[in-house]
Amino acid sequence: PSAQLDLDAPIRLRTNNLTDCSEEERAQLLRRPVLKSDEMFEKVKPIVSQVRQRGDAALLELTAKFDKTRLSSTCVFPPYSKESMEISIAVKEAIDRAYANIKKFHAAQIDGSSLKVETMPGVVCSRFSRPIARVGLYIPGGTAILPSTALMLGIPAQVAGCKEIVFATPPRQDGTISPEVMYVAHLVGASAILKAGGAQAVAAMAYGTETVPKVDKIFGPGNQWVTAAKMLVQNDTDALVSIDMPAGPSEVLASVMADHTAKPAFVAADLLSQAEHGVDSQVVLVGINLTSDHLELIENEVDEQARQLSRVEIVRQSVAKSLIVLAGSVEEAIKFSNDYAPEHLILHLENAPDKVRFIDNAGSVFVGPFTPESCGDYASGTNHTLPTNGYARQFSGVNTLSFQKHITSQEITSDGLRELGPVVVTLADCEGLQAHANAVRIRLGSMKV
Ligand code: HSO
Ligand code: ZN
Repeated sequence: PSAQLDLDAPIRLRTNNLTDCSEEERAQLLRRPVLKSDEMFEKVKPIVSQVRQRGDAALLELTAKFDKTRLSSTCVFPPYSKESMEISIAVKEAIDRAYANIKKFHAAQIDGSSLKVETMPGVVCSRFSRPIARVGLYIPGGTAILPSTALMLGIPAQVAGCKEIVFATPPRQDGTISPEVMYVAHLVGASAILKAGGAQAVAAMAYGTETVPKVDKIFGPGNQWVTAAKMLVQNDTDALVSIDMPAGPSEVLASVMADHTAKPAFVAADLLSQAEHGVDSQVVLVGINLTSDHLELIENEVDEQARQLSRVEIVRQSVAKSLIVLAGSVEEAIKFSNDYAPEHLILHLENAPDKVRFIDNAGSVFVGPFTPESCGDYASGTNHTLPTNGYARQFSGVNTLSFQKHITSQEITSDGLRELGPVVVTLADCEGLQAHANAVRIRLGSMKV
């Protein structure tokens, strides 16, 4: 039998030592499992064009094919029925608490201020924000239901004031949507729920169909089909749609930094919480001056805890792709982490709060032994839609500003134009753009009379 199927084989991460590895080996450690995006584009293109050309009919056919359910309509619209949102009191209370925390943190991020600056006398520049009118929020289905992703995307859209909030999520085989997601749709005021997943859902929201509202921006994580479709429609000027992040979180990455203070059971549990997401998930443990005994305790915990998980088969595969990296100092570990730019960074370190100022690249940071990543995944208040694949170098996670845009404005008095005008005339002449210069000259001329 292959190693992956050998149930007795220990569930272990590969160990590498940073201190004695070459530049090349280090670069290899920083590399993510490769995404075959060209291949995916070829697979996704026909799906996107079918939905674009044949609208609802294509959407329903594709949903029958991929989600194994024949629907009579593509969307559910409010008011959502009580039965469709029936959940246990415990789950309702948990969702309500998460909703309140996430809303509190995201409402505080609203940029409602209008910036006003007089750049020179009589020349006033300002900037103000407006919500993006129509947004499409993709909530993955597949191996787990994700009402938490519905919260993470729906709440910032709601607090930003987006007028149309369209959810898209693959239906279950009986054609319904999970009641937890329905309840979140109700909480955030979703204006439609598209019962479709994959590239077909992205295409429907990008172009609109007879029944699916067209949106201006598409958000959310998804598998490689969803990611490729988002990238494809973003590049089509006919769709006139943008997306939240370039590569889209198609895999989940976490880096746990641990030193001698770290409890093996905590570290192992954190690593496994990411590893259970999917076979493509990657976790990295950056150990700082760990003794071999301490490391062994962590490895044994990973193995023992993993075996208790219902998703152990997924974990076996993702752990096989994961790494332990041994560093000789906090500085070396932080440098590695910054180069890696993890989606999540968990700090199991002595004086963890003091180390945050050295973190340059990460989607979200979890500080100290009592801050498991799960809390940020569900309910502390921060967003869990974060840049993966190293994109934390240049991208922020989804936040309230992702649902707003800024408009700038300027107002110039006649005195202001007297001062600024000659500058503009000179620059316009320099660029050979006579009409630009004239727009100023004609006014300056009128003032002399
Ligand atoms: N860790 C995932 C989010 C998630 N976890 C959803 C549980 N449910 C990506 O940040
Ligand atoms: Zn998670």
